Amino acid sequence: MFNEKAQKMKLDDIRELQEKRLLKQVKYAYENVPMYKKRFKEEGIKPSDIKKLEDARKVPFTVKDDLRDHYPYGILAVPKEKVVRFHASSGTTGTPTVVSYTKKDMDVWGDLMARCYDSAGVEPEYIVQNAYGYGLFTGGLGFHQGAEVMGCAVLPTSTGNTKKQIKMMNDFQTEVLAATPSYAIYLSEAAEKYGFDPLEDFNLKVGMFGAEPWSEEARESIENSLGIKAQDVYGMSELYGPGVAVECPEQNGLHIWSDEFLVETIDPKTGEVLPEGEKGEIVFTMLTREAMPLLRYRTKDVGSVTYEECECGRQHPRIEKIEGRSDDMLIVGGVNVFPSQVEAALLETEGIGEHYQIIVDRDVLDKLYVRAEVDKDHYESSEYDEEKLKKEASENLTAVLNIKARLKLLEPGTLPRTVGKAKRVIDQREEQDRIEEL
Ligand code: DLL
Repeated sequence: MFNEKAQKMKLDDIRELQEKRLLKQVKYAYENVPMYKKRFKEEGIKPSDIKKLEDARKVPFTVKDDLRDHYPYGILAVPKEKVVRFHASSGTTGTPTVVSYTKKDMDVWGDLMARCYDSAGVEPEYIVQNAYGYGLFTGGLGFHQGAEVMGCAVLPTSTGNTKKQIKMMNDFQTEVLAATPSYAIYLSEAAEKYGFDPLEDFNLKVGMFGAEPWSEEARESIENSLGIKAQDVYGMSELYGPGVAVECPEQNGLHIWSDEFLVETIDPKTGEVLPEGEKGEIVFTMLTREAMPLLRYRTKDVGSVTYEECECGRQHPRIEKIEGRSDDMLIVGGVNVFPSQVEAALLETEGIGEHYQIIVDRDVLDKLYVRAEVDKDHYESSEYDEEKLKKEASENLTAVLNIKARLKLLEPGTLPRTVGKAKRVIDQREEQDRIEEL
């Protein structure tokens, strides 16, 4: 097992280490990042007020705008010369969020990613086909480094060039596919188009999927079409990148590497810490980050955390599969709608494919439109009955959403495919260039 000592830490030892590291990290951030010193002063607290783990809740939050406000170098706690890497995420507002790493940070990240591969069931002799984008995005280089630390060989195919990607998957008989789940779905469809049967021709064993929400139904579909164990990996650029949490073979939540990350769940409105198991906004404190210490970073991701023991023997707490971000949540006519709920309802319907789009529009009232492709095999079979399928899928949508969604079924292959994170929601309530034909 890679870094068995860290993976198999006992919860009491994790907590003890967290406390020690938290105290040190709070002091480090206060002394080296002017923003933190200022904020602590404003709130009237000193690092010495943080005496034990439970005092974490006294520490002020950090939010994404704090990073944006420090463009281009981010919240640096070290001289620029000590930085060995920058990454950035684009976001929607234009100013990118830049994150930085020292050599030590890179080593920690590599170790965390290697633990992820190991926990997901990857063996050192496997070849990792890394189809995450290389560049400013942390996915490509994060999965790359981790695979090397783990001792695997990496095939750095990056995103795109799907035909070549599939040829190499076959020629190299790669065992691991690292990609966004939406790209994995696209790859499995494309394999068929280019004359391959993934179950017969490929040698894939484990998929390392993340960077976007994906439902249990999507997991089932990927596992069946590619013949792999599809494992969920969570992370974000601000927290190194991928590698914060990962599933073990039990697939019952993602273990958060808690010797490095202190997790809390808060009520997004009040900032109050919620009890274990309650759903809320996930907040992380990075316990050893050198270049860019982040204290109580508000992720906007919605989930819940459990400390219950897992069959796999790891005692790192688990976060349940992330349903989505609070800022992805749509409010349609006053009702909260998560895109992942739409996905789950659609994929639950036998005969609906994996590709869909959600469009929110408004004439007088808000309206929710869902456009979903019919599954290719189903579309070509004699069983296909458009009206029946539409009725069934609409009923499933209504049951999950508590609001009427106007569903349109599309021929397979109609909607655009993405190689990175899928863009599934179009909110055109305020837009001029609207898709009129809904
Ligand atoms: O997406 C890092 C990453 C790369 C994670 C590859 C996993 C695999 P960002 O571009 O900063 O970083 O986006 C972070 O993506 O706050 C979540 O909303 C979402 N996200 C990431 N992983 C998952 C996941 C990378 N497994 C944002 N499930 C996060 C659901 C995820 N959402």
